[in-house]
Amino acid sequence: MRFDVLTLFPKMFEGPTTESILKRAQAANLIEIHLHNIRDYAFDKHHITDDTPAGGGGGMVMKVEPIVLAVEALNLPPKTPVILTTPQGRVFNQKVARELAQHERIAIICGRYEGVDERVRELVVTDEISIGDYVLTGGELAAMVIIDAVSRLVPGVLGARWAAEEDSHAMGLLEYPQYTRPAEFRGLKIPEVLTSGNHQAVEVWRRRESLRRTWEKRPDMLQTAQLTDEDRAFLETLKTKTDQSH
Ligand code: 6GU
Repeated sequence: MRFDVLTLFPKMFEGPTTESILKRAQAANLIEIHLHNIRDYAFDKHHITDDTPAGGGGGMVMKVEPIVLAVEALNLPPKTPVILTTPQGRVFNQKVARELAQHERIAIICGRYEGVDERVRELVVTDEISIGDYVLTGGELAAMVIIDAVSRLVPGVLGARWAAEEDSHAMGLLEYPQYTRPAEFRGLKIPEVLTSGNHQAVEVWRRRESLRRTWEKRPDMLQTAQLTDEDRAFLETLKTKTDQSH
């Protein structure tokens, strides 16, 4: 999987893309992250990448020319998604991450300032993505979020023991509680079932705790989660319990 990122601030990507799992994934040639400075495609004397908005008003707008030239220089294969990160885009989630992970290559243009010249959308952008309903100072953090969430879906990136699609949001539920040694800390013990050696009992407990947490913290997710009859029966017992305590 190859990511091409067009940004005015390539140094912002140091850290998130150069440490830990993404570092290892790049070393193993499972993913490639290519950073391109939009400023290198501004060919005027001062390499200007932004200008005042046509029609007046405050703030600055990213210029069309450097961005379009930077995208064209990538010589992208047809059908490569060219994503613009912007608060106006469709909202990113696990389903969008899965969809993007199907591509061999994606390009991401990091929006900045009060906006990007509309002609960038008309000429090169195929998709617009927001990472949530709040406003960031720029699209770089959003691009890093997208790269991280998509990269961990690339086979091999997480290593064999952790299939990326086995965890919480992938199944439409929140993750169950995790524990590790010591067995007791400040009077708080690891639930006995987890140290019982009974793998089937562990699986039942984990499933129930996932359901309980989702019901408590994100009940909206239960509308779309894949639930068995047993799951539904357990959720009914939770509802009955709270009804009784009210
Ligand atoms: Cl993609 N960009 C900016 N500037 N703010 C955001 C965003 C993107 N997603 C959420 N907020």
